[in-house]
Amino acid sequence: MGACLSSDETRRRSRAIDRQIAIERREVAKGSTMPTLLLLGPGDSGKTTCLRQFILQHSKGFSHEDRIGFVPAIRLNVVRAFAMIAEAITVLNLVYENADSKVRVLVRYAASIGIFQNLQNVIGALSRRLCQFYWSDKTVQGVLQYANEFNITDNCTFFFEKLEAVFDDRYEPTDQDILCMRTPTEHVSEHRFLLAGAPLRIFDVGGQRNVRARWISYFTDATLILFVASLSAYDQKLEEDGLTNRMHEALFLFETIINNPLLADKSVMLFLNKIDLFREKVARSPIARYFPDFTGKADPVKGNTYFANKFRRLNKYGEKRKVYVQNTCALDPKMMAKTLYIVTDVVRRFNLQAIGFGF
Ligand SMILES: Nc1nc2c(ncn2[C@@H]2O[C@H](COP(=O)(O)OP(=O)(O)O)[C@@H](O)[C@H]2O)c(=O)[nH]1
Ligand SMILES: [Mg+2]
Repeated sequence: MGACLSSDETRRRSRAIDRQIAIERREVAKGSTMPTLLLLGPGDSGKTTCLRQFILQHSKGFSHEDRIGFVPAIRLNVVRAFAMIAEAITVLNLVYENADSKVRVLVRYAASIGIFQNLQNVIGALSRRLCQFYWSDKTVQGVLQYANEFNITDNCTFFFEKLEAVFDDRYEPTDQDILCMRTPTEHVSEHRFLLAGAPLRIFDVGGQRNVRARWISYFTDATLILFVASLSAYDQKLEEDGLTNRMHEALFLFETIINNPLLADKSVMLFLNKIDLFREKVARSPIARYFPDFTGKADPVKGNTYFANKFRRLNKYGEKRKVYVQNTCALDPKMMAKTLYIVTDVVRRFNLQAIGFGF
């Protein structure tokens, strides 16, 4: 009986995905003459952050309403990171420096009731004062060295350092806050830009395993694939299964994309993102522990080259298939301005070609 129900459920979900893909295909077809950039890569690699940089640099940026709309998600980032820290402290059997169990209980409560189901309650329960008290605990701060093992969000310290502002009633997130927050992309989002008068649209399709089925429906109309992989993922495990090494997953995904015949005539850019976190962690988290054939010890430049070559070697088309590889820190506006210029150049060439000037 149970098996029957679950297969019904599987069929129902599969039909729902098919319907969604059909709708999305029609939407894609509507604007098929416009150059289209498709953001691909595993979850948490920085795709949406790159898109947000694009919005900041190539459109009007974020309105007051947009910013206020981000507030619950930013507070959820804080609560979620504290819940993960509480979990790590329990698993590692560490002792809190502050003996105030009330705070610990509240944070455990946040973890146990399921932070996604009852967001308002949790945020109400974890007032600014309690968060600040929790963050001041040396054990809490110390546990961040194990962030990779417990999937503790990358930029949580940035928000922990400004709890006063984040929990203020008049809080309006800054550009940097919006770049540092994490909101997993569950639905496809389409964004249109005008670059020197020429249109460009970007699709952010999400990277988690459960949303990748829809990627293929966007392949035909893509002009440029921007694959984003996190360099700092070499010592992390996937959120989806808690087992697979994230860098292995990124390499596997890139291989399927770069060698896909449907994408053979598309331009591909590879952003090796989170270079800032990578440089900072290589000394304390040896690459060879996760990739035993790496011999460069704690040298971030050698590590960077090692991973860039690993990605490059996956391209079975060789010289026929040019891939632009770029180190990026998606939080850094200056670095991204230079990098995004390459994107705009590809778009410019596409537009020239469309009006009869080949290249
Ligand atoms: N330190 C740092 N954090 C980054 C960088 N790029 C993205 N992030 C953070 O990584 C998290 C996930 O980014 P997001 O763009 O949502 O990933 P996506 O799932 O690929 O769309 C967010 O908290 C971002 O602020 C980077 O280059 N450096
Ligand atoms: Mg995203």
